[in-house]
Amino acid sequence: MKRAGTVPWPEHEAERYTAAGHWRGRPLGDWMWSWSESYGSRTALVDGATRIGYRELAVRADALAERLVSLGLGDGDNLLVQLPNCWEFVALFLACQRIGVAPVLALMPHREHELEYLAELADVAAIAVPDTCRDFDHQTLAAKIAGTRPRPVPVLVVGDRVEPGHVDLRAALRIEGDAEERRGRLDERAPDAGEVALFLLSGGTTGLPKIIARTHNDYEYNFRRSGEVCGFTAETTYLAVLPLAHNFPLGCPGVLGTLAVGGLAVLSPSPHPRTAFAEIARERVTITSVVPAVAHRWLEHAGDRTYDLTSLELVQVGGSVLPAELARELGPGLGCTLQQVYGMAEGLLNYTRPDDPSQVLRETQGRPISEADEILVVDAEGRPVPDGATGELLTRGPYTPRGYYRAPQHNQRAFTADGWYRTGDLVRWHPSGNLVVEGRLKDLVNRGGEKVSIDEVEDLVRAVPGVADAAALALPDPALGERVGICVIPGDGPRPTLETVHAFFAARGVAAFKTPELLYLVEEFPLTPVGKVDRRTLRERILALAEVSV
Ligand code: J2J
Repeated sequence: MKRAGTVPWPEHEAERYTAAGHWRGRPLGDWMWSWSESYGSRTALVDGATRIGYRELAVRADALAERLVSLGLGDGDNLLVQLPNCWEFVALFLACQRIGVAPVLALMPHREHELEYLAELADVAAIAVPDTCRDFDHQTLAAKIAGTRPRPVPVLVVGDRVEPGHVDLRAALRIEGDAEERRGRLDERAPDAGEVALFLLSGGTTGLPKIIARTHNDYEYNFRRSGEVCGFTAETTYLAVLPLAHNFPLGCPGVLGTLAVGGLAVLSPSPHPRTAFAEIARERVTITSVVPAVAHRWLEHAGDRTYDLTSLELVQVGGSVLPAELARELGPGLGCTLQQVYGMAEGLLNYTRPDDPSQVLRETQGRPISEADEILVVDAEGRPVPDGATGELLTRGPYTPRGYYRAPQHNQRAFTADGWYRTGDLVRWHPSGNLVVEGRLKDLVNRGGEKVSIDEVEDLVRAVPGVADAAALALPDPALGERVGICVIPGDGPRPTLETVHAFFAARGVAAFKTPELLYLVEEFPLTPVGKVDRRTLRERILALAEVSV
């Protein structure tokens, strides 16, 4: 692989995946043109009042790809992308695929703290942002980040207010010149299918988020096979409400899985029930994907007869634990089938199948998509547990990379010597042959599907004036499932409060969803026999405290 710091699959596995037809040896940009040839005049994307056809999408992506080349971008380069759900996101993603540029998919709430880290880690050659989004000036921040690179890098902007010196991404998507000739020129720049196509952010690791290099071969299989399992066809109208930077709406099967079969992908700026319901009614949406926290809000509004939701056939729910009551009520409430999804940006995807018995749909998180997915459920010593017992899930497979990008030390812990990815999830096999997620070993807070690293929060809070030590905890939240709590041992100086912590996080430019929502002052932390903070006991104490104070 071209980029230093990627971990390839062993040769014999690559051959096996190719021989089985999982890997098809063509880059995603090539697939884009196949889709255009098969579904040419059909509509591919809807974004508000804008409708983009399959051929138009391919021609525009090519126009942009050539402009990226003229900016000096090419095979092996990485591009930091922070865009909301919009058709330009998809066009930019595909343009990158034509020329071997890999987008690094940042989340919209990310701020300086995260963007600077990602720009540095991936040594990005350009940054793409909206001018503003939800009142935040992304363009100014992107310019600042671009200026910190060893050589200044171009800033690409989607919006009406493009500052001088920045590249107007919408203008770069305009069609000029002969499309066929351009296509021929770009075909010569096509990357190898074994190279990195995109970088996803990991939700499941310690410390600052790691990034996951997904190849053309593996990601094409990821969304194609997901589409088969979920019954995506040319008749599918898929609504993307979760942010496209997430694996789930992007490729599980998501927008890419929809485009691969000639369906229609509707891009929604927000999962808010009114916005999403209006899109469902207007476009006769058949399938969508949400996290449990969004499903919960939708169910509360499902009785609102203003919107016609009868087109909805399947709602995929994943990303965090789906409470039993919600699992029971969601299908009947929305008038469609529930599909549980237990997935991860690191690869392995499990889905219940639409025709599974209702007990399986409600009580399990599904089974792997591929016969080539390997799964082990192991105890603390790494030994397989008896069938049906709970243990940590380890996995390998054709779309589960063998290591994080540029993280050799972390990879030694996160992967076994023979390439199994340690998910940090506690699971068991249900008698039906599906997996049930029982808990997790890894130190993170799953805040409505958005993952927050305990280590990262603790490191930040320890730097707040007046804090001697800090321990972050996942505390229950009725709407989000979990939220970030912080226990603080005060030191010298001002007494830390939630307000001082908030102000500190904001000044450091940390994404708001990582900011602790509850703060407890304590005198000491309980310790485990090996001298680490015993978070389980600490959490129990805090929950007992909270109960008393209610
Ligand atoms: C409990 N925990 C779950 C579930 C993920 C589809 C769906 C989700 C993700 C995702 C994804 C869960 N019940 N149903 O990438 O393509 C927790 C596990 C897992 C971690 C992965 C997709 N579904 N989880 O959530 O990379 O702890 O991917 O290891 O963000 O979310 O997080 P992430």
